[in-house]
Amino acid sequence: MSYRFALAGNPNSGKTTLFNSLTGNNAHVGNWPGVTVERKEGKCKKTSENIMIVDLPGIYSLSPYTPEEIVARDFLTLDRPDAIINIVDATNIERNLYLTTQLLELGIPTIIALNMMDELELRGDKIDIINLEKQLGVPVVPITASKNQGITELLEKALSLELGHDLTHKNALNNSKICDTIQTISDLLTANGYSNTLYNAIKLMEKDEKIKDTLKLSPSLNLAVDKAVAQAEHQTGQEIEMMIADLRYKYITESISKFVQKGRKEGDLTFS
Ligand code: GDP
Ligand code: K
Ligand code: MG
Repeated sequence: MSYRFALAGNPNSGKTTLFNSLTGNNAHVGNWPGVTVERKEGKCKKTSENIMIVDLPGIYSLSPYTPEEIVARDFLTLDRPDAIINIVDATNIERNLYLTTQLLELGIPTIIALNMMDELELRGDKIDIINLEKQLGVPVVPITASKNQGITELLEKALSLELGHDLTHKNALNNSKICDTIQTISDLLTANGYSNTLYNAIKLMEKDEKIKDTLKLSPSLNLAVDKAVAQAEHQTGQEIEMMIADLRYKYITESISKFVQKGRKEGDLTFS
């Protein structure tokens, strides 16, 4: 069997460093068709399995605002890799996990490579990885990509994911005030033969510019979706795209930040 693993993460989270470590820097570099965003893929040298690693452009979200985001999102949703390695900068974990909340909605087997652990330790910060993993519902492997630390374990755990299967992960919008609407739209999509319905339902609720073109909804389905969205906006009195962004941040600050323990910063040192 051969599999494709996509490396997804914020800019400067260490994607290229990890990519080089996994592939031995034998990458094929080109451009994505039609755009000037760099496309890199290479065979993983660290396993006898046949794994292609695709280094996606660095992104902060799956909303199509920049060419990078469009490329990354099209690759993830249309090409659907067999697994996602989501590289997260441990020293900036809250901000990085904003993207993670969106990646987990794609239903693709996902593992988190918690990078820059050396830097985290230097700062005296700590992350409770066991509980973080429980909360997110996907494996979290601490690594220091620049020193090749944790790479073997990361790869081992990635290979033991249910590669190539569609999964339902825990997600940040579960149990929120819009989860009923998400369910309604997901069910409508499922009944009409669509897959990947959680992600598509959320994008429709966000009134994403490209999603309707991609999905080509029938007029009646389109109407039903718009009605469900309008109803949710009416009930909550809020614009849904903003509400969804707020819910993601709230999920991170309420359910995840407690697993991050900041060490004493230099400025806090007191001498007696
Ligand atoms: P990308 O933008 O996601 O591709 O990130 P890069 O791989 O270019 O890395 C960004 C910066 O972080 C570079 O200066 C790397 O050398 C550095 N870096 C990557 N991984 C680590 C790590 O584990 N620890 C430390 N301290 N620096 C790292
Ligand atoms: K960079
Ligand atoms: Mg890079």
